Amino acid sequence: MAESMTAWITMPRVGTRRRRVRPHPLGRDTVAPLPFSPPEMMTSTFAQALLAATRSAFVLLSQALALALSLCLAPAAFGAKQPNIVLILLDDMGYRDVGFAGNKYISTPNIDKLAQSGVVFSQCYASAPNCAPTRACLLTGQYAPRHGVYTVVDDRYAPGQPHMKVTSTTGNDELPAKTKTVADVLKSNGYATALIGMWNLGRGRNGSPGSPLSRGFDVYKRPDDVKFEKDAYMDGKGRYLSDALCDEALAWIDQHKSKPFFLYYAEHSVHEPFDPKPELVAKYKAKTPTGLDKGITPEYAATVEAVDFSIGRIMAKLEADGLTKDTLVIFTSDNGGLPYVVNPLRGSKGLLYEGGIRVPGAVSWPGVIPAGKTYDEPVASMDFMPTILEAAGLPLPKDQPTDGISLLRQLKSGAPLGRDAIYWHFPCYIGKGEPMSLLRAGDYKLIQKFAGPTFELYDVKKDPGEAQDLAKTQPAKVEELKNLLVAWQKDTGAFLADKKNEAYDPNAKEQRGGGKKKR
Ligand SMILES: [Ca+2]
Repeated sequence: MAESMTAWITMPRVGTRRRRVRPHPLGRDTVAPLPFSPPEMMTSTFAQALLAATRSAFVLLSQALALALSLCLAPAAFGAKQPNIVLILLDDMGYRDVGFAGNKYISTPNIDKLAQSGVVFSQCYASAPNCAPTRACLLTGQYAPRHGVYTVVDDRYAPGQPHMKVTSTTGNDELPAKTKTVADVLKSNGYATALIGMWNLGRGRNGSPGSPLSRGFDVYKRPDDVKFEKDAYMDGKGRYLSDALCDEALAWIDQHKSKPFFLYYAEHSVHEPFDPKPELVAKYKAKTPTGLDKGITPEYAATVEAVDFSIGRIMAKLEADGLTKDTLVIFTSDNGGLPYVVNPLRGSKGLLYEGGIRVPGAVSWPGVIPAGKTYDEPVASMDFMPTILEAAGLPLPKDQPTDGISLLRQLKSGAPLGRDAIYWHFPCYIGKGEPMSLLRAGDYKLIQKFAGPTFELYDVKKDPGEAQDLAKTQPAKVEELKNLLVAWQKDTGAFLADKKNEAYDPNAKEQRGGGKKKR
């Protein structure tokens, strides 16, 4: 494996690399030329009329065929292979913790190579500021109010506590039973499916209704399946969690490479508390982070580099098996980073300011998606589900709304997405986080603080650190975006944290201790 990974890392992009020109059916012109050539001797008026009528019939038939083809043809209908899907989700990775996003301190050659082989989204958002809701949005393509998974399961943040000004909710611990995930759709259409790593959508024990095995995954391997204690990076025998999970992923790919597969590789990294490999910590202790990288600790950097190594092994496996051009790879994170890795953004994990929801995002599918492009239009976790299904030539679930939009057309051609706004809703308390709702429309972001109650307005293009609240100076813009936000809340049935908490005590402090429920 080490040999092929080295090849993947150092493989030149030009020159000697073998070129397999195999146009993908999604990029193929499906309109056949008109199979009609009029005979020259037909010159009478009747003949001309007949000719015109026949030509019209052919044009109509041809257009109808083209429409049918464009609407219906999946890659499989061409006899071509449906792509494999590898969805790589990091836990708590901040928006610029990788080289392709500008980090100079942390070494991420494999993730950077993945990004260079495809498209980078410079404004990629998590659909929520923490683990569970983003994962729910990612797998269903829905905004949080649709599935009701709003926050993590944690007794400390139960509604109605004295330090909470307004009524909040904990929402659902799990996805509603009837909601289909991207894995449900892929599995029911012949894909082999696996989740290696973290589920984090309820208790999810194997066999329970909330388990990944009941939500479209054939296989679920979690840290305790590879003999790691909860939240442990080391197993006490010198094995590192990311290496062990990656071993499982490679073995599973090996067993399923002959048919289309969906691997959801959800790393435990780079969540605290860290227990990094000593040799990597030593490497970063010898370096000094500068500029925006200032404040990143050697332990954090070592944790990121270790997961980069695993991602390199997965990419090397795809290449070694000749699957690179048949595989759509998506790389992103479930929420923003820790306070010391999100410079110059405001907020961090758990908050709806940019630091809490901006994440790295890259997509690769060599031969279908061009290499080396960067798109600046905002995208969010919920967009990856429809993107995956379009790539697989499969329809969205019929009986549930899908809020995300497929990014495939933009990925292939750079076409604008044409979306008016992206929304977030967090009617909960967690740490410094309080109930908020917001939207991003163009360069603007409007935040509704339920406990305020106030609106804040930022131009996140000019002011990515959200230092200048424009709400007072641009009231018309506030009103315009507020109307959009309120309409969206109504449309999605969002829980509104707009009632006073009768138990509120201004002198009360947030509970300490306690802890997460076991899941
Ligand atoms: Ca997380």
